[in-house]
Amino acid sequence: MIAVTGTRFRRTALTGAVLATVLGGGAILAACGTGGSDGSGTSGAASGGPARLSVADPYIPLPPAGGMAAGYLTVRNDGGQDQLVKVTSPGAESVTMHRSTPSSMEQVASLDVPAHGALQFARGGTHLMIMGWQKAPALGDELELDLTFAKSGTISVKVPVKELTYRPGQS
Ligand SMILES: [Cu+2]
Repeated sequence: MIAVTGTRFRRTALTGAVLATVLGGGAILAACGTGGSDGSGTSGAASGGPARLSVADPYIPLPPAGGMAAGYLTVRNDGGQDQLVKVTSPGAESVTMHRSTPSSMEQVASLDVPAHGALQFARGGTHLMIMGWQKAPALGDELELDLTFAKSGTISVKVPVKELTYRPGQS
């Protein structure tokens, strides 16, 4: 697992911002632990009302030799606070939520989706790890990911497999 991070996830200025946001939310306490049920930092008065979630820019960089892959997307929220608590796929055995640290990465049990904000997965920051593909992924394939949220239920997205160097905004 750790070997993958060094080559695949490049650290960017954005990473720092994303990590700071995640850490500031207070929802994630330790690797593989159970996050607090309500992020204290990001909810507060703004959390009234239901979350209104949508998923943007999902992609999976083509993994070398069909092995473990990363997945990225953005969960936008036009409503109250929510939490991503589980990700599964009918096409892969295991999907886990990870965040990168300066030297490694660690699995997290949940991720905060701030009220009127976004949960952003990005290279070098928070990411999904996808293992046990039923069929080796190829460019142009789509993998269904089912994102389960604490309050909003499950949202299914079709995530395209892109070139290893792909960035959102490129075609
Ligand atoms: Cu990872």
